[in-house]
This record gives sequence, structure tokens and C-alpha cells, in this order.
Amino acid sequence: MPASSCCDVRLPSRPAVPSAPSIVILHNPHAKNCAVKFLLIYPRWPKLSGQTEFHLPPHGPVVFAAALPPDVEVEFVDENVEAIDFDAQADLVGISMMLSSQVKRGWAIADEFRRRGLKVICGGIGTQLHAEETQAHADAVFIGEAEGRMEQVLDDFRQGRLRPTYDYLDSPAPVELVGPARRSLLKRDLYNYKGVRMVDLFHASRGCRFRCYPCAVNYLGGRSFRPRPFDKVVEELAGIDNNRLFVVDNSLAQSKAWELELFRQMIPLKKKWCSHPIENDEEVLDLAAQAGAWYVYQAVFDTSDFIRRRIERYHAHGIAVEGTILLGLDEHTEDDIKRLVDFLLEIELDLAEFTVLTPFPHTRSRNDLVKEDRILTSDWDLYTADKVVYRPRHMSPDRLLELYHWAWDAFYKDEPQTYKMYKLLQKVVGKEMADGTFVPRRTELADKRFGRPASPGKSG
Ligand code: B12
Ligand code: SF4
Repeated sequence: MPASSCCDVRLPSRPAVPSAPSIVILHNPHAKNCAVKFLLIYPRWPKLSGQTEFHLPPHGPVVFAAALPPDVEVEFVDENVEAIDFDAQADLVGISMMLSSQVKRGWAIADEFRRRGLKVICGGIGTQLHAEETQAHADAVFIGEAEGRMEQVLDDFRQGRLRPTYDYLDSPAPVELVGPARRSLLKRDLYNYKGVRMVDLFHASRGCRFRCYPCAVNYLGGRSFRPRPFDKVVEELAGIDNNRLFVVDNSLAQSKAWELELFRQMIPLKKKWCSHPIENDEEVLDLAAQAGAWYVYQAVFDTSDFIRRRIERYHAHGIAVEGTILLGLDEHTEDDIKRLVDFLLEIELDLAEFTVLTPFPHTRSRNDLVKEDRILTSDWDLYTADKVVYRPRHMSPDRLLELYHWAWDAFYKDEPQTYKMYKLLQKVVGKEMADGTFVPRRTELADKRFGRPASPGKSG
């Protein structure tokens, strides 16, 4: 039998049952061009205590899947919304990890599949940030961007010589190779809350030219901003059958000229989207609003007039703001945190997401806290951003944790989170009604919350 054929084909000596086919095809993923069954898993991770539960369709795995050669058959399982079948048929298992709080679960899943004799490759941001530790749990650890690299990896797998490490961190993929993401792999009905569909994730660029203190992006994506070609961006956007998006680019405020062109090209598509910050500039904000900007995640780090005006400006353009509020920085005293929450209410933030400073690997914040011997634990399960894993400068860890919970309660005291979220949803519905893009919620999923019964006692 030629080793280079796709699947091995054998004539059976005797059909088992009269109606059985006269040939049996033995699946052999190690033969060149034979389809490899690739089981891609996104491990579960704990959501912020205080925040209303939500699950967005993961982006890294479906962008990664687009980089796989066409003869790879992919099945995707998001453990946040469904259970993993450890008996599933697969040739190769891929684990895509994004957060530090996901890696221990990812390692446990990898261990279990390897115990059953399957080969496991790990990739994604979490893998890159925890590469050395991941080595002990995977046959191959993939570090960096996948575009243009997976043919080699699959070839190595087929020949039974998967390498322990594929390290492309210092040579990011040519950005023209990116996408479109394989969103068809997502089980759509699972990303619905009472019939309201979650946003789809999308990115128009990679990298970031800034260097913020608690952030790992410089380590991951390089310090240079790498925009995707506009024609590819528009083609991918036009193909997404969801009018509501989360543009996950690190910060859109990287280049005014790029933002202006991006928004110009987006206007005809009539998408509605949330994103990280947009340039603080009238012309850019005006075009962003025309292009469908719905709300931004904007870090609010102090109570300055600069921040007040920044938020007012977004609002003046009809763009809502979800503040991302990091508590426990070295300059934060108890009074500062209390004053900050009052300020958020004064400036009428539409939503606020509070987190506690967390010294994630490969950040300046971790380097400093290690030097000062202030890290209390490196149990990554606790690196959820709602726990205190270091010694704050001006208060005890317990007191910071109390203030974290107090901040959520105080901000949402008069208008609960669900009400503020409803108001935000009304904003987008209004915009959609105005331009004829509104799609009603799916009533057949009205009793489901991310694939589970919406209220206890109701059957699924
Ligand atoms: C989208 C996003 C989210 C979404 C995730 C939605 C979802 N369903 O998964 C949401 C908004 C929920 C989120 C939340 C948080 N996030 Co976040 N998030 C991101 C963001 C902006 C983009 C991730 C992404 O999609 N990138 C684009 C994809 C295409 O890239 P990728 O995943 O790297 O995939 C490529 C490769 O890695 C590879 N690959 C991927 N998977 C696999 C698998 C295999 C087998 C292989 C071989 C290769 C491979 O192929 C892909 C194509 O090249 C990143 C920053 C960033 N720029 O990456 C932060 C980031 C991951 N988040 C971060 C943080 C801090 C958080 C929060 C903890 C706090 C916060 N408020 O931001 C919270 C979670 C709090 C909680 N416990 O609830 C940190 C990570 C910290 C850490 N070490 O854990 C990051 C890096 C941002 C930062 N500032 O440092 N986040
Ligand atoms: S926090 Fe955002 S803007 Fe700052 S370095 Fe990280 S990705 Fe860039």
C-alpha cells in the first residue's frame, strides 16, 4: 500500500453484514493528505464575581482554525457552554487558552487526553504567557501567531515527529494572512441569552504601540501596530451574519489616519459594535459613530477633568461607555477608591467593570511586585482579576477585596446592572430601528441562557 496515499484502502475478506460496503476505509492521519480529525477545545474559566454571567463566542480558536490546512477536519468545543466528551474520536487535540485563570483547567484537559493516548498541542495567549509550565502537559507548545505555520506543524504530526515547542513569538505572521475566522465552527445557539444573540468577535489589526503598566500585550503581539488590509477587513465583516460585534483590537487609537479610513469603509456595512478606546478626536469620533460605534471599554484610572471630558465626548457622539476600573494600584488609598466610584456615578458611565490589579506573567506590574517581594501566590486559578494575589501598598489584601465588592455594589445600587445593560441594549436597538438592521430576538430560545434553562426548574 503506498504510504503517500490518503487513507489506506483494503478489500475485506468477507463483508460482516450483507448490506455492508465492500471496502473498509481505515483512517490514517499520518498518511500525507489524509484528513486529520482535530478536536479544538477552549477550557472554561471563572467569570468575575459581581458581573452578570455572559459568554461570548471565543475568537482565538476560530481565527486559529482558519490557519489550519484545508484537509484538517475541525470540531470545536467551548467548555464554558458545553461539556467535553473525552471519548470523542480525534487524531489530534488542540487546547486554546487565553487567560491565566484558564491554564490549570487547560492542563488538566490535556493530561486527560494524553492519558488516553492522544497527542495534544496547546496554543493561544494563555499558552504563550505560561509556555514553560505548559510544556509538562502537552506534546507540543505553540507560541505565537498561527497563520502560515500550521502546514509545518501538521506535517510534523503526520510524520510522528511533533516538536515539543514551536516558538514564533519574535516573528509575527504576515498580517495579510489573517482570517476570515471560521465562525461556522461555533454552536450558535449556545451564545444566546433568552433569545438575544451575543456579539460576534472580530479584529482589524494586531499589536499595540502603547505600553500600559498592567498589560501583557506588548510581550504577546509586539510593540508595533499591524493593521490588516482594508479589503480583507471589509470582506470578513460583510460575511458575519450578526449585526452586533465586539471589535477586539487592543486599542483603536493607534493611528488617526487608519481609524478614519477603517470607519469610512465600515459605514456601508451598518454593523453596530463595541470596542476598546477610540481616538479622543472630534473627527474620528464622528466617523466612528457613523460607522456604528455602540459603546467603548474605556479605562477610568483617576478623577481628572481629562477623563471627565473624554467620557462627555463619547456621550456627545452617542457612544456609550463601559468603564474598566482597575483597583489596587500603588497610588490607591481607600479614600481614592471611594472617590473614584462617586466620580463614575457623576460622569454617568453607562456600565462599570471593576477588577483588582493582577500581576499577570510578562507584565511590568509583575516584575515590580516580584522585585518588592509582594506577590502572595502564583496559583493561576486565583488570577481571575477579582481576587487579591499581592500585597497592596496602602491597605491589607482583605481590605482591598472588601472595597472591590463594595465598588460593584455602590455603582449599581440605584440602577442595578441588569437595568443598565437593558438601557445599553435599547441604545443599539434604537440605532438598528433607524437604519433598518434590527433583527428581533429568537423567541424559541427565550427560555435558554447560554444553552441551559433560563430559570431553575424549567426544562432545557
Ligand atoms: C477578547 C478578549 C477578552 C474577551 C474574551 C471573550 C471570549 N469569549 O473568550 C473578554 C472581554 C471576555 C475578556 C475578558 C478579560 N480579559 Co481579555 N482579552 C481579550 C483580547 C482583547 C483579545 C483576545 C483575542 O481574541 N485575540 C485575537 C486572537 C485572534 O488572537 P489569539 O487568541 O492570540 O489567537 C492566535 C494565536 O494565539 C493562535 N492560537 C489561538 N488558539 C490556539 C490554539 C492552538 C492549539 C494553537 C496551535 C494556536 C492557537 O492562533 C491565533 C491566530 O494567530 C486580549 C488582548 C489581545 N490583544 O490578545 C485580552 C486579554 C487576553 N485579556 C486579558 C485580561 C486581563 C482580561 C480580564 C481578566 C480582565 C479584563 N477586564 O480585561 C477579563 C476576564 C475577567 C473575568 N474573569 O471575567 C489579558 C490576559 C491576562 C491573563 N494573563 O489572564 C489580555 C492579554 C489583555 C491584556 N491587557 O493583557 N477578554
Ligand atoms: S492596555 Fe491596551 S492600549 Fe495599553 S498596552 Fe495594553 S493593549 Fe495597548
